[in-house]
Amino acid sequence: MYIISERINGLFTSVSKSIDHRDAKWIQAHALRQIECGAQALDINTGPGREDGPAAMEWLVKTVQDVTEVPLCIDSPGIKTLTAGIRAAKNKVIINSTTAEKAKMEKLFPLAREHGAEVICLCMDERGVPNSAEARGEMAMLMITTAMEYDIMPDRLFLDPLVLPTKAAQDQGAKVIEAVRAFQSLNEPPPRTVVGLSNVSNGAKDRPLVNRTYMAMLMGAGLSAAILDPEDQELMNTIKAAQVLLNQKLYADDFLRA
Ligand code: THG
Repeated sequence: MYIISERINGLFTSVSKSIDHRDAKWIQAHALRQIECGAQALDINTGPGREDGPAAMEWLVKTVQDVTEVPLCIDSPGIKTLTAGIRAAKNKVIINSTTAEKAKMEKLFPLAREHGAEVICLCMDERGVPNSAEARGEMAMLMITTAMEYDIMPDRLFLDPLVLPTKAAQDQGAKVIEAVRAFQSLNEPPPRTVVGLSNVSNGAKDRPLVNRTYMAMLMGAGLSAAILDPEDQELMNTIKAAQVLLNQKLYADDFLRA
């Protein structure tokens, strides 16, 4: 399981304030804590409703890579902010994300090729989020074939079925699991998959319980990566147990310590 920390995100007030004050020390300590907790990459998102998106992203990327060499998953719905982050990056880059919108793919796939970046392909387009596993599969296939037109092979992609809050779209939970399974037969070798895990518990009570339960189910369907909170120790323990149960890690009586 490839673990990408969700916590360097302006959605969190503490992060947003640190970006406003250009508090490099706080951001750097926060980033290093994610890695100590098990993050292998960091999602970098300046948060919604910022007029200084590109400048904030450039600062955030530079600030984080001053203290770590882990890959940066540069996250913004805005092409200008994404581009600013990618150009500022010297660490390995995962572009988060393109959608199946033609205009977006035409901008982001060339940028990915130029920078040798990997790309998250998010299952949505101008019409919104597909409503079934099958429709997600068709959209994922469109992104795979379009990427190949830009010489980006499927092994550079992560397919994201787009997790929705169970409180708002309860029927989508099982469909996303089905999509994760179905995505793996779209190519040989199977494409990698990723989700934004915490979306599922948005607005719910006991969010950690909902998150770790869903994580175990997604892992059972073959999920390869997740954007999540590595500071959630019970979630991280659930991942370790699931890896043992799926024969991805060797069983040991003390597997939580191993
Ligand atoms: N797919 C991809 N990228 C993504 C997502 C996805 N990036 C963003 C998001 N979804 C994943 N990251 C988060 C980060 C924070 C939260 C949820 C998902 C979150 N934050 C609290 C909230 O909004 O209630 C913040 C509360 C607080 O301040 O503590 O839930 O799906 N490719």
